[in-house]
Amino acid sequence: MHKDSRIYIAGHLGLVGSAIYRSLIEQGFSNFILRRHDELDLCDQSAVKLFFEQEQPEYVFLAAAVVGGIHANDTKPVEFMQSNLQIQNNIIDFSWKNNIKKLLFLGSTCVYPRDCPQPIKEEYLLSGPLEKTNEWYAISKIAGIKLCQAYRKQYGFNAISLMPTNLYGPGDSFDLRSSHVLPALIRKFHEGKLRNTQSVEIWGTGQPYREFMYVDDMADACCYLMKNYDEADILNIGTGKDISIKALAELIGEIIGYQGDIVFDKNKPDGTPKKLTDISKLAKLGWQSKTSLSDGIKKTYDWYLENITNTTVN
Ligand code: GFB
Repeated sequence: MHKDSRIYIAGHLGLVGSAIYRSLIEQGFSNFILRRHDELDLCDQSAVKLFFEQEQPEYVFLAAAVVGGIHANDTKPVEFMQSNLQIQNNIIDFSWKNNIKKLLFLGSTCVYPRDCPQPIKEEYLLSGPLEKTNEWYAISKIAGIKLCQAYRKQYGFNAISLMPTNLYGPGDSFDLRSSHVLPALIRKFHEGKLRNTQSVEIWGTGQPYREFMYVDDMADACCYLMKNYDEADILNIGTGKDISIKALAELIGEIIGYQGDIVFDKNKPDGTPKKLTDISKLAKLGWQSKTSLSDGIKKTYDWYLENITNTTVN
């Protein structure tokens, strides 16, 4: 990838896409092709065909997807499955048809079996049943991985697939029904502090473990691997460290300065008990994450205060 290569970031306004865009600008890349959702509907096959024929990108970061937390996944299976299949089928197919040099596809660690051994190695893909709350999303992402591998096998198309762990950071969704846990807890503790509430409610038992990565680290990994990885095999992107949801809640409460209690709503689902990535393949390729969980939470909270609430709490 050269500094003047034509780069298309699909989903450049989303959590991951916007971080990839920031990272590429910082590294001196300048020749971007970007479309907002209202300018290009990625589910519309003929619109995507025309876009690729006209714009002729050289490198494609496929960061556009319908994403969300456990509740959104569990209650909107059609959107999570159908839209993601359409988006990735269109982009991968027209990238190949227009002879792009390389495509980077983003999956998720939810593609792995619910109860697979920990830490999760890439080879565990398709070795057992999926977690029920997000199997729709997981199956769409597995189809994306396989489509990339199929184009590589049949036509020699250079498509790589990365499996990021749970991501968070600036640009995240803080909507309490549809967001992931980390931004939801930032909002809940912030509002609890403002309103001086007695307690903050956490979904589930607090017992599941999750591994969290700051999105700018993920973006850095994407740029690094676009330049340094050309294999069919999927690759985990994680920190190698996980934390229980209870401990995460305590950490966020402490950073925000919330004085009340934490209560657990055990009627809400826990999801996968644990999903810690094995990052040895990534380490061998010479990349590791930089941002600690507490630094990442502080940066995300600062972004939330500046961009979502406009209220600083002293
Ligand atoms: O982040 P999250 O929604 O997604 O939830 P998953 C992680 C854990 O946090 C679950 C608990 O055990 C939730 O029950 N949790 C506690 C909360 N309080 C809250 C809260 O207020 N909001 C939310 N959202 N969770 C998603 C998948 O799984 O992870 C996606 O559904 C994707 O498909 C994504 O793979 C990375 O980690 O369970």
